[in-house]
Amino acid sequence: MSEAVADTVAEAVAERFTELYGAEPHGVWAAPGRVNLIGEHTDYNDGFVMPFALPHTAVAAVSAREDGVLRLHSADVEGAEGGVTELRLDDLAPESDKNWTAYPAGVVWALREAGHAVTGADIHLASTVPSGAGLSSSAALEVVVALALNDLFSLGLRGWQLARLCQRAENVYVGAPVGIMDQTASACCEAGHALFLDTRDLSQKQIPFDLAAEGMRLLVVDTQVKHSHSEGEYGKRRAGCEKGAALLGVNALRDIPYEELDAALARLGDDEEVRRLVRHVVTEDERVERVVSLLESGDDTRAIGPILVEGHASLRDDFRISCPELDLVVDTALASGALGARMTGGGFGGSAIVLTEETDVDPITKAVTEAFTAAGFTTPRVFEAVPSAGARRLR
Ligand code: GAF
Repeated sequence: MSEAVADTVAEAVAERFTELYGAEPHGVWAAPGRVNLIGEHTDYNDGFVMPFALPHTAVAAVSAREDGVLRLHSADVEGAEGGVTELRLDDLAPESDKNWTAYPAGVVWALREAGHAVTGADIHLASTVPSGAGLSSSAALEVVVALALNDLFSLGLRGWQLARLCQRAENVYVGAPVGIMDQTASACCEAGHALFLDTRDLSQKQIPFDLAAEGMRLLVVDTQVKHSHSEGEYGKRRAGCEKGAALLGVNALRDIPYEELDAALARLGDDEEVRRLVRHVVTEDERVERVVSLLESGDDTRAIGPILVEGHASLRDDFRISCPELDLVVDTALASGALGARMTGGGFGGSAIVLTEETDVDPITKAVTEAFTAAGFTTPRVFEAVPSAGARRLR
């Protein structure tokens, strides 16, 4: 989002807030969705990830209140337009809310549970992050609310601390067992960079990632397959990884060095399912490290393409979270000259990424779209992803 666009968006969201609540907001904040370049299902194994922020953002106009009341409104939720949800802070309780309001309310709950003096708020949200597309629309909502409350109540929390609280909101209040990648990406990414994140201690390194300068592009292909049933499967994968770590006697699969993978697999005996999960996580951490080395070496970035493809094969065959639509994007893009491609995010639908020469963007987009039509799938949505700014105050 350019500065000019950000100003216009902030003004429109502030105006709607004023219509809804009868006074101007105390401020307007933005937090982006993310796409993950490499490092999938490693975050809840204390491993490595490498997301970058999308230009698509959740924007929140917010005012502080002192009377223990939380009022919430979203421009995006069907049926919510015109309707403000009013909650009392003292009534907020984990897993009590199955609606979109659980995300912002969960953040307020998590802040208060951690002892921060948040006394109420009026919030109006509007987001351009596609939902159910594996691009972290939920994390964007959480982080934008957390950042606004951090500023309005002078909490002094840093980006990574807000990310931890947002993850707690999602794990405990919403009830989804996600890792820490999406919230940290939304809170901490920087324009023009991918974020190399160690999810064990949240240490981070901003890695310059400017594909256009090298004549390349990264496409996001949203298959339009919503991953609404993913939570049960996501939780099963997570539990399987934790079982693997327990059987191997380590705190997390991150503690199995890549060089010791074969020995570790041998120790798992004939538990084929756990062996596959362990193999994915350990090899995926190694792939992230390889991508980081390549990008830092200053060599041709095209060399990361085959690593993305390896990552897809591992998610498809070992972790088993791909689907026919995601596989079709990857296979068609590669057959049409892409440098690399893989599914991204939690899986079971959502989006794939395609690394391509700039000159191949149109032929690849056409080939993927035609392949979807031929297969009888819904037309995918294809857009270019440019590493964009993390969460920030707009006004
Ligand atoms: C989802 C989760 F929210 C993340 O924490 C991460 O596990 C990801 O799936 C898979 O890498 O986006």
